[in-house]
Amino acid sequence: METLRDIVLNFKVDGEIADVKPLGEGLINDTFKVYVKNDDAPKYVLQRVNNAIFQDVELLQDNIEKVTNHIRKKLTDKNVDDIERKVLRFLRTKDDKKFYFDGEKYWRMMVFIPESFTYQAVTPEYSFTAGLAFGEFQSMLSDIDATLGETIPSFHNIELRLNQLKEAVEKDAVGRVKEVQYYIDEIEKRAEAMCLGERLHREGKLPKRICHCDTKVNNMLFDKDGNVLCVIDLDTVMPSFIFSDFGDFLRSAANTGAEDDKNLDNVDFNMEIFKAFTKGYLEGTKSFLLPVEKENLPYAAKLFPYMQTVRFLADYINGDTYYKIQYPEHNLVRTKAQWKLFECAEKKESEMREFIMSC
Ligand code: GN1
Ligand code: MG
Repeated sequence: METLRDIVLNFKVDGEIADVKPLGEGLINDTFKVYVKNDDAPKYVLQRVNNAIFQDVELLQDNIEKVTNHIRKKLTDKNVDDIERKVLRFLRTKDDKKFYFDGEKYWRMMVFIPESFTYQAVTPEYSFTAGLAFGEFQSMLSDIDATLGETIPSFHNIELRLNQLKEAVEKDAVGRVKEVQYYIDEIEKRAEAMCLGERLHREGKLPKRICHCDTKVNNMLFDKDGNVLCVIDLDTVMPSFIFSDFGDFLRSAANTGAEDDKNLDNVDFNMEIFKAFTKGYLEGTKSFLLPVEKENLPYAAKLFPYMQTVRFLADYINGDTYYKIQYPEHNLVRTKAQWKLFECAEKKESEMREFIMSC
């Protein structure tokens, strides 16, 4: 079997490889820091791609290359300094491929961005910065002429997610439907309203744009002064409604509790975080955002806790086949916490609407 070091040597690396060590705690891919001789800081990042989830690695790496090339060109044209810390640079293999397949697993490499930091939670100040950064990310990609594929087909399509829940309920594989009937009914009551985005798209009123689709605060790198360097974790970059990036950020950042909080009193939707993020996001997207997109941002803020409830609940009913769980009820606890967040967002919808219209 090849060692991690052997795997690294399949890529076009500079310098003599000194060490390869685990990096971070990602739930999807396995990530490593790669050190070269005579350098204390890591020089590269090696990742094993989870191809159970990302089944078309060719398409995945192709998307990422198109996106990073486009952003690098934009930054170069604007004469931005320090470009190598503001966009990821992937390495090709020695036979000029975008990833290395060892016969079983898929690997890719990128350059490590020096002196960069990640955060797990946001203050209103960072929330504004995050809104601006994700808005500018979408903005830079708004004129990409390359076609990108869906790395997870219909990833944020709520109609598909509701169908998956329905199938799970029909199968009732592990006999859990009875205990969760309340949530199934509550979800059903809102189903039609929550499918608004897909309807607007079919009517030709709502475009798909290139979105990040995993806009968590820990998917941004900051410098030591708190400025955003760049957006990372580009696996889910694909065409979607802009609602994905707006709504999914708030789903994690505006929640005053944890995604899997057992104490539902901890869970609320924080309007300070919402306002700061929205200000930044509207600033970053002003060059392209359509009225239909802006008007429906409160819908986006509800859609993501709703969709996540549907996904956690379906997984619970299916007997926990998708999300890693730490204890048997974990997906049920997650379902309840996301539903509470949804209800809080629902109550604050008119306040959100007023704020957006005042911006
Ligand atoms: C998964 O593992 P993580 O946090 O990157 C999921 C997201 C969910 C999230 C819920 C590819 O993301 O869509 O919102 O869990 N990613 C995928 O915690 O399914
Ligand atoms: Mg991720």
